[in-house]
Amino acid sequence: MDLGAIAKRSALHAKPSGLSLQYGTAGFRTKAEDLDHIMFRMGLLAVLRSKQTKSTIGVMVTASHNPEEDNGVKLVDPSGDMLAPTWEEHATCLANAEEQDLQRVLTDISEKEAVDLQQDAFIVIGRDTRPSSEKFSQSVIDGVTVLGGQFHDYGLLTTPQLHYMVYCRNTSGQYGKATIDGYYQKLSKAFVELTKQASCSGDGSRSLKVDCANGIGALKLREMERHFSQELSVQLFNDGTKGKLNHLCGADFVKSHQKPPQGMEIKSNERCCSFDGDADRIVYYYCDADGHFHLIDGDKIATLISSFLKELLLEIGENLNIGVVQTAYANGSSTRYLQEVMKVPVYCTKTGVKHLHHKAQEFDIGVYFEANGHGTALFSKAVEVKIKQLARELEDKKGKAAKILRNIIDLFNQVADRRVISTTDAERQAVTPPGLQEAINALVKKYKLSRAFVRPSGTEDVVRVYAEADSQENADSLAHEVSLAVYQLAGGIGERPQPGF
Ligand code: G16
Repeated sequence: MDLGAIAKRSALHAKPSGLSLQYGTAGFRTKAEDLDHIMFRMGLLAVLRSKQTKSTIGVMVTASHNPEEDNGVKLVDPSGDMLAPTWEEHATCLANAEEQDLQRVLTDISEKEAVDLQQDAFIVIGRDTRPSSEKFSQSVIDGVTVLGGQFHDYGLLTTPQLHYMVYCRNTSGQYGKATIDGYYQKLSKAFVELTKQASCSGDGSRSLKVDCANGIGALKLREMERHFSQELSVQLFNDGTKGKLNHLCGADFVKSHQKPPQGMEIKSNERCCSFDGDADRIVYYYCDADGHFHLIDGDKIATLISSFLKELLLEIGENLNIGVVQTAYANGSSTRYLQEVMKVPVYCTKTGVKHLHHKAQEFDIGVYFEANGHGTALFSKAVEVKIKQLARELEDKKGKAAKILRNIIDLFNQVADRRVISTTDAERQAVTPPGLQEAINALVKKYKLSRAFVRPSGTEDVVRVYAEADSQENADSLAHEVSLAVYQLAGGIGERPQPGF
C-alpha cells in the first residue's frame, strides 16, 4: 500500500469532522452532501475485499427509495449477494476514521482479514440516476485506483443488474454474459419461453403499465422492451422526464398510501406495477370494476409464487423442501394462509434483503419477499441441475411442468435520536427504551386481530411504526397511538404510520 498516495488522495475527499455513519440495512445512506468521503473509502474497501476473496466485487451508488437529495453506496459480494457482516463492520470503521487514522484502519483490516496485498483486484461499478451519482462514481474509482485496483464502470444500472454483473464475472460467464445485453437476453429468453407455456386470460394480449418512480427503471426497461418481441407490451409512466425521483410515485409510495402513483390513470382491470428508484422493488396493482384499488405486495407475490412452484413440483412428482421467508412487516393473514392452507413453512427474519436471502438459502427452494416488494426465489444448485435434467428427459404434462420450472429459475435474478430503540425477536419486540414494549402490548390489546411493532430504520433517519387490525380505521388509530407512545418514551420522530389491513 502506498500510504503517502492514499493520504494525498483522501485529502481530496475529506471527511466532515465529527460525522459518524453506519453501514445500515442496505449500505450507507444519507444526504448526498455528506457522502463524498464514504464513496472514496468504499472504493478502498472494495479493493481489499476483492484481494481477499480473489474475486470481482461490486459497488452500487444509489439511495434506492430515499428522496432525490439523498444518496448511498453498498458493496456486492462475489456471489452477487450482500456484503458479509464482518465486512460491514470494517466498512463502518473505515467510514468513521478521522483522516489521520485512515491508514491505520486500512492496515488493521488487511491484517485481520489476511488480505494478500500483492493480489489483483477487480471492481465493477454501477449508479442510479440521482444528480449526485455520477460524481460519486468517480470518487469510488478514485479509491479503487489509489489502491491499484482495476475496474469497469457500467455507468447507469439498476441494482439487480449490478448484482448480476458481479455474479457473471465470478462464474466466468457461466451464469450469463456480464454485459447489459447479456442480462436482457437471459431474462427475456426465459420470460418469452415461459409465456409461450402459460395461458393468458382476457383478450389474449399481455400489457402492463409500469410506474418507474422517475428512476433508472425507465431507461433500462425501454432498452429491454425490444427483447420481449410481441409477448408483452409495456407502457411507461413516471419515466424521469418530468417528475422528481420517488416523489408521489414508486413502489414505496404505492405500498404505504395504498393508491396509484401520480401521473398514472388506471382503467378497471388493467395490470399495473411500480418500481422504486433503483428498480429492485416491485409491487403490482389494479382497480376492479367498482373502482376499488387492489395491491399485490410482496406478501401476495410470495404466496402466488410459492403456490405456483408447489403445483409444478407436484406435477413432476418431486418432493423438494420449499420455505418462505418474511419479515415482521408481513401481514398476519398472509403468514397464516401460507402456513395453514398452503402448508409451507414460514420463517421471520430482521428487515433487510441480506437477512431474508441468507435464511432462504437453507431450502431446496427458498422464496423470500419483504412486504415492500423486495424479493426473489432461490433454487439450490442441486435442484437447478435436477430440474434442467428433468426438462430434457420428461415428456407430456410432466415435461411441460419441468420446462416451466427451468424457465422460472432463469427468470429470477438470484443473486436487504432513532437509535434509542433496540429490538429483538426478528425486530418484533422493543427492548429499549424501557416501558415501550409494555405500552405497545397494552395498545394492541384494545383492538381485534391486531399487531404492532416499532423499529429504527436502517436507511432513513426515522422510526418505523407498523400496525395491523381488523379494519383500516382501527389500524390507523392503533398506528397513531403507537407513534405517540414512541414519541413519549423514546423522544423519537415517527414517520407516517404504515397501517396494516
Ligand atoms: C432497503 C433494503 C430493504 C429494506 C428497506 C427499508 O430497501 O434493501 O431490505 O426493507 O431498505 O429498510 P429500513 O426500514 O431499515 O429503512 P431499498 O429499496 O431502499 O434498497
